[in-house]
Amino acid sequence: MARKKIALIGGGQIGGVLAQLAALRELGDVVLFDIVEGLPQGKTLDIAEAAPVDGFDVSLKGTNSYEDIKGADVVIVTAGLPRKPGMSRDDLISVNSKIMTSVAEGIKQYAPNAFVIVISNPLDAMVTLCQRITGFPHKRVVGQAGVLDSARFAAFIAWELGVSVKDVTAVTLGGHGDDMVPLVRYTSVCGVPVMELLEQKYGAAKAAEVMAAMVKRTRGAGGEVVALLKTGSAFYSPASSAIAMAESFLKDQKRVLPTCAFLKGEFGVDGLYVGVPVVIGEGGAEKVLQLKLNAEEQAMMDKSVKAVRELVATLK
Ligand code: TXD
Repeated sequence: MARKKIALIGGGQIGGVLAQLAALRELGDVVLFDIVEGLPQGKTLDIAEAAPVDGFDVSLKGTNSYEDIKGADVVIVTAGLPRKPGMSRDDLISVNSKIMTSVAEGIKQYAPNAFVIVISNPLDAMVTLCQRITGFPHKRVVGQAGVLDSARFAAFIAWELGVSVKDVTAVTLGGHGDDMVPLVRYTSVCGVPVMELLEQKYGAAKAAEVMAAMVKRTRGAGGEVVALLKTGSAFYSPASSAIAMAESFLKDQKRVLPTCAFLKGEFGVDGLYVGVPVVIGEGGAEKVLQLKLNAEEQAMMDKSVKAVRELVATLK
C-alpha cells in the first residue's frame, strides 16, 4: 500500500510544527510548500535529520513548486499573515484573501482529490474562499479552529479544577472570533457537568463568576498568546489541532471534532461555514452532530453566525 501524502501550504511557524508532528506520527510523506526560497527546504531538512533520533521513517520535502503536492491525500493551509498585537483576525482579510486565492488554485490543479484543512485567518472566510475557488465538495474543505478553541477551554477547566486535561471534554461552537460560543452545559469532567464540580468547590454564585472568567479567557486566548509573543500568533496548539483532524481523516477514525464545516440547515444555519461538532472520517466532514441549544446558547450562536456572515460578505 502506498504511503499517504500530506501537503502543507505555508512553511512558517505553524507549517513547520505541522511537518514535524506529521513526521513524528508517521502519518505519511510530507511536502512543505512556501513561496520563500529555502525556508521549506531548510525546515524539512532539519526535521528529516532528527529522524534517526526520533525513529520516524517518512520522507520530507521542502518546495517552492506546486507540482510537488501532486496527488496529496491531505492538504493543510497556513499560508497567510498572522496577527500582530492590537489586530483582530478580521484585519487580515484583504491580504490573506489574495494569498488564499493563489493557494486554492494550486490545490485545485495538483491535489484535486485532497481533504483540505484551512488554518489561515480570518478562518471562516478563508475556508469559504478556498472552497469557492477549488470547487471541491464542501465535505472535503474544512477549517481548523474549534479543536483549538475547545482545547483551550478544556485546559483552563483542568487547571482550575486540578484534574487531568485528558478527562475534560469541552465544546465550542460558532466562528473563530471573539463571539465564539463555549458551551458550558455540554462541558464535563469524566461525564460530570463542569458546573456541578465548580459549585461543589465554590458555591453557586462564585462558580458562575469563575466560569464566566474562563469563557472570557477562551474567547480571548488567541490574543493572549499574540500579546505575549509580540511578533506572531500561536503555532504549537493550532498545529496539534489540525493534525488531529488530518489523522481522523487518514485513519477513518470518525472522531467527533469541532470543525468549521459548511452547514445546510443544521443549527438553523444555511449555506455558511461555521464551527460545529463534525464526524471526520475517510469521507471528510462526514456528518454534523446536532446539539439542542437552549435560548441563551442559541442567541450566542446567532450572534457568532451573524459576525461570520458579515465577514464572508466582504469577500470579493
Ligand atoms: O486556529 C487557527 N485557525 C489559527 C490560525 C491559530 C493561530 C494562527 N492562525 C493563522 O494561521 C494566522 O493568523 C495566519 O493567518 C496563519 C499562519 O500562521 P503562522 O504563525 O504559521 O504564520 P507565519 O509564520 O507568518 O507563516 C505563514 C507563511 C510564511 O512562511 C509565508 O512565507 C507563507 O505563509 N506565505 C505563503 N505560502 C504560500 N503561498 C503564498 N502565496 C504565501 N504567502 C505567504
